[in-house]
Amino acid sequence: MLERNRTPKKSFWVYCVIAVVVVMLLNSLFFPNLMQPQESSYTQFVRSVEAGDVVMVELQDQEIGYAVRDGERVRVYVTGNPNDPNLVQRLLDAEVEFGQVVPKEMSPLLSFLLTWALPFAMFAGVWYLFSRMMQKKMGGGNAMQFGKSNAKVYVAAQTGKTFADVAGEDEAKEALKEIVDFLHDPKKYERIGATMPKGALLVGPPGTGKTLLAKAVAGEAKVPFFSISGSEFVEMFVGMGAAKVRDLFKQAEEKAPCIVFIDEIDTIGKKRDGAAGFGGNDEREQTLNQLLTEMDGFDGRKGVVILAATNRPETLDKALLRPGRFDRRIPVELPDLAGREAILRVHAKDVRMEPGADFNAIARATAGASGAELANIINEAALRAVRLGRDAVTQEDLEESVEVILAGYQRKNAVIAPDEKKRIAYHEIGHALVAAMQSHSAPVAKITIVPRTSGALGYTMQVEEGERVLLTQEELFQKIATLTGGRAAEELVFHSASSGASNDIEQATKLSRAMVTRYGMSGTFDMTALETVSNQYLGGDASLACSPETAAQVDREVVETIKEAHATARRILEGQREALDRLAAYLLEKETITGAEFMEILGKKQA
Ligand code: NHX
Ligand code: ZN
Repeated sequence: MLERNRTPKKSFWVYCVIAVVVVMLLNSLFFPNLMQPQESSYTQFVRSVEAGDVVMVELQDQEIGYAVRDGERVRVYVTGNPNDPNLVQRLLDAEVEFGQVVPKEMSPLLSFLLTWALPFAMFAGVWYLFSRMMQKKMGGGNAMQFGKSNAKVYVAAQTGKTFADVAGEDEAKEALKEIVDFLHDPKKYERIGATMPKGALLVGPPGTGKTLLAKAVAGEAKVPFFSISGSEFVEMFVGMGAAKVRDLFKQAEEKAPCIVFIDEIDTIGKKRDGAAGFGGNDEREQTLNQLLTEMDGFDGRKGVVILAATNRPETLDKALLRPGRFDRRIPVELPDLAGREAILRVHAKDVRMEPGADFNAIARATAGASGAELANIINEAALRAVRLGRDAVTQEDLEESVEVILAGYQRKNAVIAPDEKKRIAYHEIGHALVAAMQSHSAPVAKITIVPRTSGALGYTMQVEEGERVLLTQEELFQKIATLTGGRAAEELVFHSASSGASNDIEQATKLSRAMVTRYGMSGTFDMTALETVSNQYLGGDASLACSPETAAQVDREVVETIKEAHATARRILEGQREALDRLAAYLLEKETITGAEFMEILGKKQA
């Protein structure tokens, strides 16, 4: 406390000195001695009077002040008073006015006020406003305390979250339960001589509930929860971030046992590179160093547990991961099928649902969705229910909201030319037919040619029966064939291609490339890793690690697979030309058909 107050006092005097210097500079700038009369000789004075240039004169005991017209301007001079007895008469003859010429000495008080007190008052005012602004930005506290941390204190009663609020993520919860237990009863661990890990790192893609988990730990242990985002440490001035870290830990130690949660720790915890001061990373590195020092410094037995979250663990400085720091790494992965269903149920508790909603179906249709996205789906469904004037959410709302998340809202009044509409219908039925005619394709759930706000003109939804964690080479190939099916149908029916298949092409290429470079499914390269995936949670950028010759061969392999799949799709559709026409006509009429409808119409022909 004492220390925190001393620093601002010191800087206050520094600001005072700066203010004095600035006022002096301003004084000399704005009040130069313009009004001060210039000295002149008596002879010159007499000459000016004779020339008729003098407009006014002031006779004093020792001095004569006089004003001379000089073109547009009037100049003021003083000269000694030789007590010439003829002077007054001579001046009267020359019709010179008598009056005050030399400005009266300002009263010392007034001059002091004008040149010193006023600028100071202005300074103080500006400073006050400025510091008020800073204060607002920093969320309270003394204006001078720039270095004060603004970590928000959440008391257990306020977070109110428990593990029951976190659906799925059973493994992460299991790992965090030990920390909760420690915060409950630190003595138990002390007795046996065990030190709890000081920090645990929650690692996982965005939206998987890392913050929620940290809050739940605090809620379960009924301890205060300090939360700050890594980006809040990044300050304008070098040393400020470090000061914030120091302050945060001081507060935390006072409130121990407690949880300190640092979100997005990668913003301060990035690897330090050797060239310090070159890229201006000084501030970040100082902040990181301070964090490391604080973590080493405090006693783990005191009961401060630091949780941090990141979705780019590979960028973290190794020093952060050393024993005694964030030595525990808790993966928080995207939910699996059961997890998604559980998450949907948790969020559905907050909205009024029509009884009998099939959450499993929604969970199956949302493979790869995060907890945050699933929460969004529930909310979107509730909004739709309100929009349609209902007072409970139906299964249909849920299904439509999944599609809103995938492809945007429907554009019901978009006008699409009939021949284009026809092409779109054939394109989608092409996908669906190729999928249906292959043994290892996921069943078609829905086909629609209602355009969406994302720019999608139509799409075919396939939903897997259950949870899939692996894809065989056969399944991958059939996926690519299904993706080429849309274009294949266009070629077959219209004898031309269209630009609309760009999304299909992208996906097919990605799959084909992954087969060659990552899954070891090419004849030439066997089980060679040709790509390394970095950034595993954020899109998974893959970078090629091979010679240019190999890269060229990879490209040939990728193209080969796609060509083969495209030919397969063409063959399938040629054999189903009659079904293709029938289904396309039906889709054109209905605009949206379910997988069941699709199979029924497809089946009629075979019967
Ligand atoms: C354009 N849109 O961008 C026009 C408006 C070939 C019948 N100039 O392959 O809609 O070309 O099987 C999610 C999914 C944009 C979002 C796909 C956003 C595709 C989609 C580009 C159908 N279905 N293409 C398809 C399509 C287009 C696009 C998407 C998206 C078309 C095709 C869009
Ligand atoms: Zn397509």
